[in-house]
Amino acid sequence: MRDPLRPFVPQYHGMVSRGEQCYIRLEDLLSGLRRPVIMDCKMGVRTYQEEELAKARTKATLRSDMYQKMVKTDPSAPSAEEHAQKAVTKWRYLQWRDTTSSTATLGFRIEGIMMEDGSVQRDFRKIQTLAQVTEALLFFTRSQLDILKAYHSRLLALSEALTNSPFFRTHEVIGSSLLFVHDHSNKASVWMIDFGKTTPVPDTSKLQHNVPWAEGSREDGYLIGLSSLISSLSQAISVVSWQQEDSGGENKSGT
Ligand code: I3P
Repeated sequence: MRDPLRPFVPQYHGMVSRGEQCYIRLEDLLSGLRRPVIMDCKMGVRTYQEEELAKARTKATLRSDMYQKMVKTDPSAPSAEEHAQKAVTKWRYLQWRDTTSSTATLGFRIEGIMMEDGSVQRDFRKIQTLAQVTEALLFFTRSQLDILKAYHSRLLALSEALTNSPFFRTHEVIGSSLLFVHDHSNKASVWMIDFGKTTPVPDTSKLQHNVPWAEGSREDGYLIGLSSLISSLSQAISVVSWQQEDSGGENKSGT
């Protein structure tokens, strides 16, 4: 792959067989990190493919597991019909997840954060605004300015690579994540992962990735999410910089 995105995706090391199964081998993105801190952000304004919507209209498979997940979070979310059948279509569930998180509005959502002690937080459903994302970023980085700045520069570099990438221009990227990883030594990086629902668009069309989705457009809104993340990191950097200036000022006045 000669695409400008190459430095942002894990390296591919070929196929391996284990029994009946075939697996792809990928670069270990945590290699060299001690007690890594990790955040997974699912990108885009929707996490379902258009074909999922078509399936829901024609030969819908009903999912009771997704109904259960929905009811657990909000018993009033399913319609009377869905309550009666105790099941929802996958599209309905994914769309509900998108519209009740920051996916539909900010173009991404935080899926989970793992801190250095191994504890995992997955409940970021209440995050709807950029200010709440900034709070989460301050928590995730423990307000370490160097780490916030490293993430910010990496995302700016990614933004440039995406602009120049023939792959990105010609692929609808759905359900893909940006994986943020850092450790106490201030090594910090961001990687593009999860391409299971990334598909080429026909030769005749090219995607913009920064416009809202309309059915049939195949637009994913990936760049809407990236720009939200960059803005939020800028905000977090400003907050920490002000705090440091303030405490520096206090120290000076106290001495
Ligand atoms: C899951 C999440 C996954 C999706 C999975 C959902 O919901 O949306 O991305 O897998 O579908 O159950 P949640 O995070 O709320 O638990 P795909 O991305 O592969 O569609 P699945 O149960 O059909 O695997």
